Amino acid sequence: MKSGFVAVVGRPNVGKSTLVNAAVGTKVAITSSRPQTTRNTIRGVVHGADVQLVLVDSPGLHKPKNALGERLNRLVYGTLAESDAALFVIDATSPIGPGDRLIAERLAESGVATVVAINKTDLGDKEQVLAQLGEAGEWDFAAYVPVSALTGDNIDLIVEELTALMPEGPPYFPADMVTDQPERIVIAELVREKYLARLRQELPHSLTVAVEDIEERDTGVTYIGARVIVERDSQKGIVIGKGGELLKTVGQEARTEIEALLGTQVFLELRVKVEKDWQDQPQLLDRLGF
Ligand SMILES: Nc1nc2c(ncn2[C@@H]2O[C@H](COP(=O)(O)OP(=O)(O)OP(=O)(O)O)[C@@H](O)[C@H]2O)c(=O)[nH]1
Ligand SMILES: [Mg+2]
Repeated sequence: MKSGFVAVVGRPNVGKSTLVNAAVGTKVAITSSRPQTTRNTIRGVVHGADVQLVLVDSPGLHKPKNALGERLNRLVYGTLAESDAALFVIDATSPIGPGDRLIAERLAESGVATVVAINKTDLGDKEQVLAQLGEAGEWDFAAYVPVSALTGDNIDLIVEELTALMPEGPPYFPADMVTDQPERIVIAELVREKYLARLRQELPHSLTVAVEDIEERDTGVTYIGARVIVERDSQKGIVIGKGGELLKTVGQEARTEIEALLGTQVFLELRVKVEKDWQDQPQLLDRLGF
């Protein structure tokens, strides 16, 4: 059989995680309309007929503003070095910019065989998509595929093109495994996703979630204790909301999804904690798993 690792790269918010979820057929990575949603490498496994593709979703590449940003960029280029192929995702609805070009150059330098996905074709009109294809086509990559990660259009073609680039190899994951992420990370990410959908402007970047406790109780209910961590005292109130309303809503939304995931009833306890400037503290970043 064929098997291998595919680094999924591109600017923030182009739809990398949505595309990985669509190809895997399960939500393995959270998504949001805010840039820099993904903060870790997440492996999503596509089990095909006689092929296994391990898609490695990664944070969007951007100009780093702090220690976290630098770590994320290093992470992506490190991933690329260990991959059999790359999937370069660009957004059909905004013109190809210096960020895309820089990534294209790095990919070309790396020598890793690359498929380009021109994503969000459901939003862009035909001419825009064609123009984008024409411009991207001047790069010298293996294939160019217009797709919609949201509707699933042409995802099968992406899988086909990537499969063609895979070497002969063993399956890396068992047939029933779709991601390498531990349960507590998946749960923390779901809580963060609900916050991302509800918070405005810069605050989402200041927020992280750590699951500290998962306990199956005799009652058949799984108790989960998680901390919502922000950077400043002033952010604590925002995250809790008037009369605790936002914390409650986010908790309920996350709980519903966690229950579906675990197949049990869940009691989710969220506590808010301030860790001053956690994004710039290497020790804290280590502890939070970055
Ligand atoms: N209309 C449309 N929206 C899409 C498509 N793919 C992704 N999106 C939306 O684009 C936004 C960003 O998607 P993500 O998958 O989180 O993007 P990403 O590239 O992983 O972003 P980062 O992790 O921040 O780098 C979300 O609101 C998605 O719903 C698509 O094909 N069509
Ligand atoms: Mg992402």
